[in-house]
Amino acid sequence: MRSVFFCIVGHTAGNPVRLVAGGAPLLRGQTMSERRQDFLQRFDWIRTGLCFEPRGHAMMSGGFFYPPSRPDTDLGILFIETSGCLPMCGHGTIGMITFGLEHGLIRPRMPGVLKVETPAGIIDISYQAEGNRVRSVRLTNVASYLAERDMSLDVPELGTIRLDIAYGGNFYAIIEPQGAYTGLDDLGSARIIALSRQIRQALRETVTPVHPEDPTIRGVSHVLWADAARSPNADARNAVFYGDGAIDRSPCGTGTSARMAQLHARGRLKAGQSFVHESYIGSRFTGRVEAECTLGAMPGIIPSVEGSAIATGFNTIWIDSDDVFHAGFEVA
Ligand code: PYC
Repeated sequence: MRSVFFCIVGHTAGNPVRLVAGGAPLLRGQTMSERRQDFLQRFDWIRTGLCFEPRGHAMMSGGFFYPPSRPDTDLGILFIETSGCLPMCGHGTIGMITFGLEHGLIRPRMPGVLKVETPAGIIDISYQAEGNRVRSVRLTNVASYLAERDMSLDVPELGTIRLDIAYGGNFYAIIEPQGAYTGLDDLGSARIIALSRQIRQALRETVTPVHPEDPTIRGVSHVLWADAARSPNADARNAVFYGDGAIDRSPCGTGTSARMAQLHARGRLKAGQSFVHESYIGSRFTGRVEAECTLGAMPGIIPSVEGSAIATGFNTIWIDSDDVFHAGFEVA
């Protein structure tokens, strides 16, 4: 039996986005958070089949559109990626909204704005279009906050490091330059990946951050290595590790949100301030602290992130149940 998926593919600031426009499974549940749980229980083979080798690769990322569950929203998004079915993905949102608008899959009720349900909550979209080309998308993200500050961890090769954990739609361990970590270029991509795996594993054995309002969102999934900007027009640079062997080619939307929440909590970024974030490959998102807020008892911020995406083609992929690798594989 073949399961067929029609995809619009492209990238946001260099990181892949595969919008699965045809072939989404019917899901049980009202909210996108409930539908995410159902997808994980019954259809995770679709995620691994589409994202892992031989149909994907370490950075593969994308998602499906679903009908909204609330009358005040335009659509729902379910994210798929090598690291799982993320509660929220910034570069994925920018890419999927761009491709969906450009290909007529999304018809906004009001031109230029959309309200989107994600498993992490409702996000607001504003976009700039010229003809049927979408030039940029700004997403106003879910409430973000600093969950843990000044943790210390013994890391082989680096010694004892200090890190924070912040939430921006996913939980991020954030490591700033210190001691033996002198910057991204000194570390290089192979060591960033190897060290991130060790750090994430050690953190998972030590601490489980849980979202104050949604207990299904828990645990550190991503590691953000912070650094100074290379470009005079940016405020900072970062490399985000995800999955088992990926460095985000984009500046990472949820990572940028988490970093802004951390900087705000530490008094280094104020409400209303912009934050231009560079990726490992030099692409950029422009973040902004839109407002201060609370999540449960935690102080936080409402961040926004703006970036652009470009479609590169269509791709029809099938998963054949006779294929021994129908659910994909990863090479450690
Ligand atoms: O842009 O939020 C993001 C993201 C998460 C993982 C990779 N990119």
